[in-house]
Amino acid sequence: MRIKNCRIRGREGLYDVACADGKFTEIVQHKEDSKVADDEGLNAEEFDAKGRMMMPPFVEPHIHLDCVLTAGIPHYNMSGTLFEGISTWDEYKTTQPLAVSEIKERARAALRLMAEHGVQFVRTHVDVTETSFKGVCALEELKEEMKGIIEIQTIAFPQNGIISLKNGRELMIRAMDMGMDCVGGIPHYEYTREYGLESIKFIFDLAEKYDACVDVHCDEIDDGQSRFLEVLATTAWERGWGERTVAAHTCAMGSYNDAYCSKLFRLLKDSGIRFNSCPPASTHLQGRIDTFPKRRGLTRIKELTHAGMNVALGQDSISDPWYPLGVGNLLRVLEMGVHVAQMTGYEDLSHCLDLISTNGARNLCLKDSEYGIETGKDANFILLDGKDDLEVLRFQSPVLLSVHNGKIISRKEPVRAEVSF
Ligand code: 17E
Ligand code: FE2
Repeated sequence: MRIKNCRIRGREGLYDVACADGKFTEIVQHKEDSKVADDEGLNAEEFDAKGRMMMPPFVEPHIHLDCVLTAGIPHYNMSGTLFEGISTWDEYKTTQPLAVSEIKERARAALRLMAEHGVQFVRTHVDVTETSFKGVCALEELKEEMKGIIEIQTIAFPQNGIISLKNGRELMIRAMDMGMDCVGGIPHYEYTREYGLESIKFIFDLAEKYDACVDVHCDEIDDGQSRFLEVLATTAWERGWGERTVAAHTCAMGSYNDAYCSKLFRLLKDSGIRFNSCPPASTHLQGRIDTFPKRRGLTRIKELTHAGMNVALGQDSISDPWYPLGVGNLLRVLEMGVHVAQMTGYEDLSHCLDLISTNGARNLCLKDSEYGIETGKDANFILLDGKDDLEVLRFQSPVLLSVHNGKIISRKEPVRAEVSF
């Protein structure tokens, strides 16, 4: 396969890019008369990018694939709070006939939406406090089936807590034994602060035992007193686990005072942990109990980023008890994210796609060979109907081509309106 006449994000000029056997084989300056090399044979495909931008694929660092497309069953979340989301999911788990095949079908439908929008790497939470473990089985099977098409990492996520459940620890161990990739947690939802602290120690003990990454829902609440992030970061720092640790949501940081944050940032930086934020989901779920002024309920995306820390944006939900919207499109998540975080200055906008691509790749600890447009690496890329970050965000440019390991997983024709004047 050869893509002619494309921009490559982050580089000057125009290029011709070739791939074969699932790898990038040639990346050269564009030549007007460049031809497909003879030895590529009859099946070689050639695309004229007409100056559009190629980049590594989008990365979804945080979604709950076991819950997708369940909104309204058995009823909608009427208050829009996180806690009604959790209780509605509890009702779903206990009233609906759960089947591995049905969970896989919903998750696959969500993956198709994501594929259309250029996502090739996904990290998903899976509720391990749903004790039939159908969700765990479904996502572990789907992870294997999707290999080479979309790469999935699974997180053992204790939706109802670890220490606050009589058998919470056993459920986590069982999930890790079944092959889950990362250890999750929810310290702000444990019954007490002490339970929250105990859960963090347990999470890292498990991560060390299974040599796994840590990815914890941390302080997903508008309570400025919810300070599990400092414990998570300190534990990661003590154990040398920073680069393998993600603090997800950290909404409470939007309510911390600046003096505390300036102390906290030193630790966060030293610990090397990474961050995730889900702007549409959190602006929807948080601030619900405020009247006015109403908090935004987001972590400090801009400040963390400007301090040199890694923040990736994710969807969290696609039509589930927590969030009724979502179509698998990270450009929408990014558009809301840059507004709510006020990253709408030129400098931030000019490399905003980092937040849904390279930063996500770092959170997922992807291998160097899997990510990046360079000769010899896996041929994973997308071609966008735009020329740079600002244009792509502004026009919400469609992904015209999504190629994984050299194979096309999604294609779309550019849409052009005919305006009468
Ligand atoms: N569960 C949770 O605790 N928080 C969320 N944002 C979602 C599920 C989607
Ligand atoms: Fe989440």
